Amino acid sequence: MNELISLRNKIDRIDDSILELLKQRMDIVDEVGQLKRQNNAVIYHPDREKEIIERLVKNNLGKLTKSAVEAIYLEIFGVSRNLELPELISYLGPEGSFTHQAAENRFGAIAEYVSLPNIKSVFESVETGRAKYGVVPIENNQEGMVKETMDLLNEKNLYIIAEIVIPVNFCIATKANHFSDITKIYSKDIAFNQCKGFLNDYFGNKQVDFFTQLESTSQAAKLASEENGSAALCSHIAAKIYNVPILFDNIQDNESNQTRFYILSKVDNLKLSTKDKTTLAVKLKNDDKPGALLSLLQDFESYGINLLKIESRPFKDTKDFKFWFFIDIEGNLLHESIKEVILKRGDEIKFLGSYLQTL
Ligand code: PRE
Repeated sequence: MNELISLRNKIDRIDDSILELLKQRMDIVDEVGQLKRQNNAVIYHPDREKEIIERLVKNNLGKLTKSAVEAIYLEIFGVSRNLELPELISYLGPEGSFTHQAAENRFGAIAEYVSLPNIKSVFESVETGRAKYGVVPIENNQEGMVKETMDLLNEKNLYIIAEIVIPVNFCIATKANHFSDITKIYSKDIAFNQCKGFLNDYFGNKQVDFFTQLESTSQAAKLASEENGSAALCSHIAAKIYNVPILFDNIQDNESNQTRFYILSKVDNLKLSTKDKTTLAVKLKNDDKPGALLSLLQDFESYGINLLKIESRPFKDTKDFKFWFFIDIEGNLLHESIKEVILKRGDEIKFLGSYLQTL
């Protein structure tokens, strides 16, 4: 016991030092904030945050993992940004959704969030200035692109300033101490489907009514927090919000299931980084003539621009079957080549944002 007390004393001394250094860091961040406010500069700089993390993880991390350092620093950046200027972040809800988790991963637990019921309302909250940034899903690597997000980017005048990729991890959250004490599992249809293997291994002998389908996994976590013996199949953040301990983690069948999200803003926040991506909405003028798309791709080739993605979307305001293209290319609007192609193509191209590429 004496040994425990002495170890805890050591931890207390280290915590004092960490806190003292954090206070010093925040004094400097405060000065950065004053400078930025004077110059009307953007607070959020994902490129700088990435640079800091990349520099730190090159050091000997001892028992810390790279993702632990990242998680700690993303929280610190969240506190910093909140000190520089408290910002409201809207996301596609409900609370505890994967979009909420993506937003918290990026902006930290300290930021102020608002959960909105659909993707359109997230766009509108940023457009009207009610929220500074909006977080919406754009792609799941198993299910493909989120059409509504692509269409709204084409219709509205917002910019993509960052992308976040998070693994779709499910857990079993419950107050029960052992899986044999669980009497019921709540979740959403998609989650039940994506964890079939685990559920079959551990609960394959149960009756059908052991599994109860709800509207959202957050609702499941809420019930698991209220009813003894019940469990929720949900995201980490839903378990955290409702304070339900995680009994099993990462129980999804497919380990490579990942979702990509965009952070939207009213200003384009252009900044060069080591690996940028630019997203465009392209409406070809001569699309009734052969080679219209080829000529665009040839322009990319002649300017040395690498195409990353091309998706076609229908125009909804015409009776015919015309379409536009949602395109990702490598590089930044600050690169001459990209600027020139966009200038050359005139109003055929709508610029949707240049941002740090995470994949
Ligand atoms: C800081 C905070 C927010 C930015 O997104 C990037 C970095 C940080 O905490 O290090 C400081 C800061 O505002 C800046 O370097 O521009």
